[in-house]
Amino acid sequence: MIMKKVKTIYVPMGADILHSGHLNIIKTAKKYGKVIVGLFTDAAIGEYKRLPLINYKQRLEIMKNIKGVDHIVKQDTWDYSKNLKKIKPDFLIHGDDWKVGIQKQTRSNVLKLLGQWGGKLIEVPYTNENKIKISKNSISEIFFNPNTRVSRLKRLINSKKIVRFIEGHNPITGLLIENLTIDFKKEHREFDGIWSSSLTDSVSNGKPDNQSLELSTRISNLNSTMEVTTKPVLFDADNGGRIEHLPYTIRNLERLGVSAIAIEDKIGLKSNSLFKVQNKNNHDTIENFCLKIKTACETRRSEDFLIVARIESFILGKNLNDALDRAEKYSKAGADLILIHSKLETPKEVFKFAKQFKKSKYYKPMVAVPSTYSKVTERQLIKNGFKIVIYANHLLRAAYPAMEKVAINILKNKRSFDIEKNIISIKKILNMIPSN
Ligand code: SPV
Ligand code: MG
Repeated sequence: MIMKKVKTIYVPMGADILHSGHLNIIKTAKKYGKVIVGLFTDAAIGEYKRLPLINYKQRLEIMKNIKGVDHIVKQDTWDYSKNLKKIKPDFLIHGDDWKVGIQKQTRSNVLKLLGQWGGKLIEVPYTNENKIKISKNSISEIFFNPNTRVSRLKRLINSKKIVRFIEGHNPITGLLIENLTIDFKKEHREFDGIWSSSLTDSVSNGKPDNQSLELSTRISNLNSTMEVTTKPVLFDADNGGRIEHLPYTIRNLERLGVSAIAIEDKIGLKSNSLFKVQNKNNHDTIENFCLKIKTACETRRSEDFLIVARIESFILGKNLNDALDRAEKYSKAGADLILIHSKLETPKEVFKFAKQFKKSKYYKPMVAVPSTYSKVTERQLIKNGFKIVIYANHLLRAAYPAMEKVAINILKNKRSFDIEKNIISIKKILNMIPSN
């Protein structure tokens, strides 16, 4: 008797918030044979859209219990070739939404591959009902409590090549960072988090960046940005203030849902690191700064709240050895990430540092703030081992000249009509914020 071979069908899926659309695909797939789900890892999803609400392990547990699913394999990129070549499924099923947009290329690759062994592509109408969208939003709200928000940065670090922060100094800049996404050069791009900068917080409050705007005031102000956003926040705490006060700062930030604190190893009257003259700043001793790191580590409630040790050796004219020595000791004291700062116009010194530090047994992921060496690309930073890039002051620097231009135009014309076409309409600005 000739045994009929059971056909296999490959089902790529993120399965973050399961809805009728997913179940429909699995039900349809089941009619064709053995259902093999290619479950996207967090890293794969992070390649081209926002991280899923629930992590891979949890999604795997859920999928294992879905009726109709026979087998699950890890789908760790958006390129299905590896799994398809291995499994050689008779069918692949997908929503028809990928005929356009950035997944178009993936679709044609899949068609080509399937053709090699006579496999077929089955496309089902994509489920994009408004009801599902609404329930997705309300489920996100349930998932987004301060705890899950805190741990999101760690998840991003573990799943993205580079985590991209940009400065946000008030709720409206926070909203811009939250919502802006572009599809560009076949890639989905967005900012992953908000840098709460001492520079832009101070300047937007009409104060110099010298801690005259107190930490506690900055944290209270930050609350209103946290309220309207969900992305991770990295808080620039200057030198963290007095050790005795640090536990309160850490607990406040963690309670708000902030993901990480950056503390720099300078003492004395603080001035911004990008100023040429740093004569009022002294370098903290390694011992004292390590004590700060240890205090921060001991007082945080969760290890998902990350401590970024910021090394100012290059800013203060010290050499590579000083920076490396500090990096190792800060790492040993418990720092989760090392921010190596520089005010050169090229990344020369930070890359030299990175090359050495990568070899150290105390290596920790590195953070770059390319404000002066802004020609550097994210690709170069990745190549040199950086895990976080911070665009530290750009939205404030963009806003001021834009406002100034409009104000000058009104003064010149003694009316606002002439500049109206260059500014957002009242309707649009109001509609940016939903009323309920
Ligand atoms: C900030 O944004 O406040 C920073 C980065 O600390 S820098 O301005 O380069 O010191
Ligand atoms: Mg600062």
